[in-house]
Amino acid sequence: MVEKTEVTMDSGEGTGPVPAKEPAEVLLGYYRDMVLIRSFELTAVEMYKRAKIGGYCHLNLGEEATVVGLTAALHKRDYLFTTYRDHGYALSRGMAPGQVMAELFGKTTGVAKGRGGSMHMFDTETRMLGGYGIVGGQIPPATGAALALTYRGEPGPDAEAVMCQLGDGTTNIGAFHESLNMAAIWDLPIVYVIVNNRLGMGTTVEAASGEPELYRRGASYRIPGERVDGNDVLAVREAAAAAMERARAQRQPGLLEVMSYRLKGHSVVDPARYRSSEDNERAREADPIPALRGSLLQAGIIDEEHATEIEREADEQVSAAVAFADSSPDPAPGELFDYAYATPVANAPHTLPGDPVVEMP
Ligand SMILES: Cc1ncc(C[n+]2csc(CCOP(=O)(O)OP(=O)(O)O)c2C)c(N)n1
Ligand SMILES: [Mg+2]
Repeated sequence: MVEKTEVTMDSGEGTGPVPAKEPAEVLLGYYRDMVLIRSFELTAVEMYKRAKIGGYCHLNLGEEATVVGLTAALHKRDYLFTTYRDHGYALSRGMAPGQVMAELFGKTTGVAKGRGGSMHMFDTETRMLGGYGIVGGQIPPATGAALALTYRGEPGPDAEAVMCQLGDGTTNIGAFHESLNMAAIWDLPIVYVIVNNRLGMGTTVEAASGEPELYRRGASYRIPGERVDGNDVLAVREAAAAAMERARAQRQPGLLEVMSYRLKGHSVVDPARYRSSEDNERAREADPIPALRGSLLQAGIIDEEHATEIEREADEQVSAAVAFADSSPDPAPGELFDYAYATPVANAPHTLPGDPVVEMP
């Protein structure tokens, strides 16, 4: 059994979004998805401490409503590009928890055959095309994918479109501005989603951005922007769905700023000493999981027993994911470069992709 840290899912006190006209099954589905992400991420921390996971590892703790709301706005045929903070998106988009955990463990059964790890969730089946470790690295390929879609089909309500998720700090990368400009002049079916968790590593948005109201940053490209409460899963879904619809039907690129909190450090090894106790308190108060739980209880959609059962099921799914990852094979040392390079001549000097294959001694 995995030991939980102080971030939990059972305070049950919050006053979250009021699920007025929303079908109970849909709300329960969102709660299940959010709780699965929470359990998965808390377990990832523990697995990292046990050295089952190496390298970088960034979590979606605190961003569960944002992740689930955004992916709920996607059609199956839409494409999603994200940052390295991608486990929740992979799960929410439909990748199997065992394969996501196996990717973290670097096992051959991982979604990217263990070659990518935490930052590089990738799956053509569910159309999540990364997971990018370079800040802003996802933005040009996402924009290129949207350009490709304009050659592939006509606009319409069922057309394919792209969602490109990025962090607040990432809006200061040149590629963000270059890509927005191209999306605007070429009418690309893409929605850029800034997850504003108020921090880029330890730097606040106010310290890093000349225009800290990040949804306004599309204005110079005449891309409409909107800010939404990232702790409200329904508000996120509605805003994202409307923007995606405009992208699909009118090829109108969009910009969405989702206000969220990172409950822990930048990555699992960051103790986040730069955060004030007030800031930590605000983040805990805004925690979307107890808030939605509280709303569901209040609305009589679940009772305490049902809520606990959902949480137990999530823990069981994650334990099964760990068992699957643990019992999966490591890649053979001789095959480590497989799937990692475009040609079989990894690191061969003076050789470019596409050059004739040189036999290595
Ligand atoms: C080009 C580049 N510069 C710097 C880094 C180091 N780095 C990794 S994450 C990060 C902060 C990004 O913050 P933000 O965009 O707000 O995303 P968040 O981590 O908050 O989700 C930095 C500077 C990097 N990975 N790539
Ligand atoms: Mg950030």
